[in-house]
Amino acid sequence: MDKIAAEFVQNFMANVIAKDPLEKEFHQAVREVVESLAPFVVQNPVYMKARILERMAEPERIVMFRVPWLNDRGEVEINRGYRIQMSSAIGPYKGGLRFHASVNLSILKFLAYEQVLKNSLTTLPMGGGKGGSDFNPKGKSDNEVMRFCQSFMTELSRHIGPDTDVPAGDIGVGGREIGFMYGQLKRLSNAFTGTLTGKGLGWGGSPLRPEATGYGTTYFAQEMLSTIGEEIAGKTVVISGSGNVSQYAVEKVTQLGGKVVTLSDSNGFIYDPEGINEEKLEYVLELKNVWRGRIREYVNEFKGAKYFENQRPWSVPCQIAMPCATQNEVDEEDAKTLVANGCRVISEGANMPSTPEAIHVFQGNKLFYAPGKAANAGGVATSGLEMSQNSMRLTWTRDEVDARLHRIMKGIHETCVQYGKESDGYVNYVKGANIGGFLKVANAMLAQGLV
Ligand code: NDP
Ligand code: 2IT
Repeated sequence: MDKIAAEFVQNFMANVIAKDPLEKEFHQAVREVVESLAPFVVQNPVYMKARILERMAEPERIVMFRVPWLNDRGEVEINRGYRIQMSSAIGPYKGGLRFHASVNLSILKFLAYEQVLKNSLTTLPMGGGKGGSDFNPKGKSDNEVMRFCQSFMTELSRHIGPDTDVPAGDIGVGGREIGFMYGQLKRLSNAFTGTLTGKGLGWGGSPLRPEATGYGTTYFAQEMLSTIGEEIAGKTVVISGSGNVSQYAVEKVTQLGGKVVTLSDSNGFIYDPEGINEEKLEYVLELKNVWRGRIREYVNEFKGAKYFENQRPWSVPCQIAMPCATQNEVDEEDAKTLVANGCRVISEGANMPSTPEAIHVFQGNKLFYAPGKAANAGGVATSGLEMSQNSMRLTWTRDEVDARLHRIMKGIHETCVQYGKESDGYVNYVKGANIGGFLKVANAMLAQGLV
């Protein structure tokens, strides 16, 4: 980076940090983007003069609200609800809702900021947003989750709509929660619209939406490998998490002939050297989605597997790693271990799972490293396809949606190569995704005047 670009980054970050000094995840996400865009905006002063990057780091609107609800003992509980409406430059705000005890403004702002660029990369007309609550769904009954979702939606419903803001799932928000929220929204608005995505198949949902993020992350790994004439078949894959994204990453990797040997949750990971095949995945789906159990229970069912308490799976040798749990789950040491053990491809199903130091290790060793905003965009892309189907009042087949998803993931890969290829031929997917995602949003902002 030249001196002017470096100074630009320094001043930019000083301002962002001075405004909200405690929001470290937000700073991390912004810094990564601004570092890769600084040389580009310095060379293209039109973006600099209009202060596009500065405007993109300031949410168009933030809504914060009280969510009171009654637990099963009849006691009053109070959580905090949020919706960050980050950018509507290229379409209605779009992005998931996260229910997790750790949720705060910093985490939701980083997610909303990433979402703007991710949604742009899909080529579909979607702006960016994110929301959620510090509600912890673990150990809550279905009735408690329903009462919480109804209270949450009672307020959120004032701020969303099919042409305004279309939420979906994220950590702690899956089919059950979307169902409860959609029921309440419909009751309040007296309209059956496409205002939430991730709906059930029989009531407005799209085929393949549950599978889309995990499938898409796998398709992206496949695209990276294809640039050197290799494929997933025969490779060992380490996956973290055991929720929605991880489950369908296991399914697609296995279908393509790869062997997934790990899954995890916040308590530890399981290692199954024989691979998590279709039958074992069936068990995981039931364990996590029906019984809402913990991943350690896997080893009671499959004796060849081992459980490692309080550890992450990155020490297990593999050629491909897919972090699919949460932010900053791969640190510098983990990255060095992965590289030392022969890992060559990282495809991120989660949002910002690698720390900046870990990314530095991956890129320094010339790994194929795909950041979440490119590699996990299949989820929101398929949400965009759900919106299209809702607007047309029809449903495409599973094969049609899969073909579109596959095409979109290939397109994102091409965009990353177009903007990320360096002089020695190495593809910097971070730079490619950031510039590729930025351009459409920035040009829309220029065209729309000072808003
Ligand atoms: P789920 O709630 O279905 O699963 C989350 C998984 O990650 C669980 O196994 C959970 O374990 C684990 N996890 C969550 N927080 C932590 C933590 N602090 N430390 C360790 N493990 C943790 O969520 P999703 O699968 O939907 O989301 C996973 C990631 O993918 C997130 O980063 C999300 O933002 C991203 N993503 C999701 C998309 C989607 O369509 N759902 C689309 C694009 C990205 P535990 O049960 O112990 O909490
Ligand atoms: O991070 C993400 O892209 C998501 N959680 C999915 C968002 C969506 O609107 O489908």
